[in-house]
Amino acid sequence: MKQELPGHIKKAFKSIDHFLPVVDLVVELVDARMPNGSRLKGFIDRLGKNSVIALAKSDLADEKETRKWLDRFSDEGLTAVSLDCRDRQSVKRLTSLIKTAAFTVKPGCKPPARKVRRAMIIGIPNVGKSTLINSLAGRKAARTANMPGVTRSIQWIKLSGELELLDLPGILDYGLLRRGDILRLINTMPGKDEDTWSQAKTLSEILAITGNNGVLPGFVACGESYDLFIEDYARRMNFCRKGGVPDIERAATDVIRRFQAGGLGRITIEKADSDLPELLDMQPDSPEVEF
Ligand SMILES: Nc1nc2c(ncn2[C@@H]2O[C@H](COP(=O)(O)OP(=O)(O)OP(=O)(O)O)[C@@H](O)[C@H]2O)c(=O)[nH]1
Ligand SMILES: [Mg+2]
Repeated sequence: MKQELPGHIKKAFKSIDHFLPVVDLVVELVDARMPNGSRLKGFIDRLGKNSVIALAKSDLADEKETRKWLDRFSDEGLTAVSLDCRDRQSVKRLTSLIKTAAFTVKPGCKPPARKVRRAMIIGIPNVGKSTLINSLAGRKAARTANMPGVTRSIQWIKLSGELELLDLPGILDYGLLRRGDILRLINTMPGKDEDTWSQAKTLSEILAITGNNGVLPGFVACGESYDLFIEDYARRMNFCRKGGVPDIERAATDVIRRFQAGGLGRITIEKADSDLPELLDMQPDSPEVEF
């Protein structure tokens, strides 16, 4: 099966190529609930620029796990910081990292003649790129909303201290699309969510694997059977169709929405001491992507 990337994502890849020569730094924005699984690792490496990693939405992730992730990235020689992109205080550390890194000349490279330094914010859709830019700029310069594919236009946003940031649409690569089911859980895949029943099932499997199965209300009491749990959840929430039949699709949608909004607690679905479980990393119907 071949999967075409949406036009605005293709445009983002072209813009990255176009602007790369005048960019000094790449800020790689990942989701703190799934820090490695939401990276565009190979792609960022190939750009050959100084880079820093920012773990967005850390207010939704397990604090202890986030600390472990920061240690892991640091052990790998990477500069990483965690933040809540909506909070101007929280992004302050990143501001100073960006300033230092953007003005640092990579070994073997000539410093640019221009005074201004430029950074690109690169990350998957809906991870918080435009929100972060607004917090860094201290004003609402970029459009944001809680759905993937909001940024369509590409714009430079000026910061104080001779810095400019590029707001880009979120991008996805072949590796990320292969784990589309998991990425959908953190609301990053463009397109309509169709099979929420399967998505909530995937969520329950991931929560079980990562030792978080207790966060689903009633899941353990239902013998950790997803079928029993989702029916029980529908009844508890009073999600019933005519005749009192439990509306399990509505229940599944609600479970996912609660997880995404942090209503099940602060949960990291990818542990720092292990990569994404093999079973979930490789979806059987891996789509091929045309760039
Ligand atoms: N809880 C939480 N929500 C955040 C954070 N950062 C962004 N958001 C929310 O995530 C949603 C997406 O934010 P955007 O800034 O539009 O994301 P984007 O990466 O620019 O998305 P695209 O342009 O569609 O690729 C918005 O509802 C933000 O309020 C964060 O650190 N924590
Ligand atoms: Mg955006």
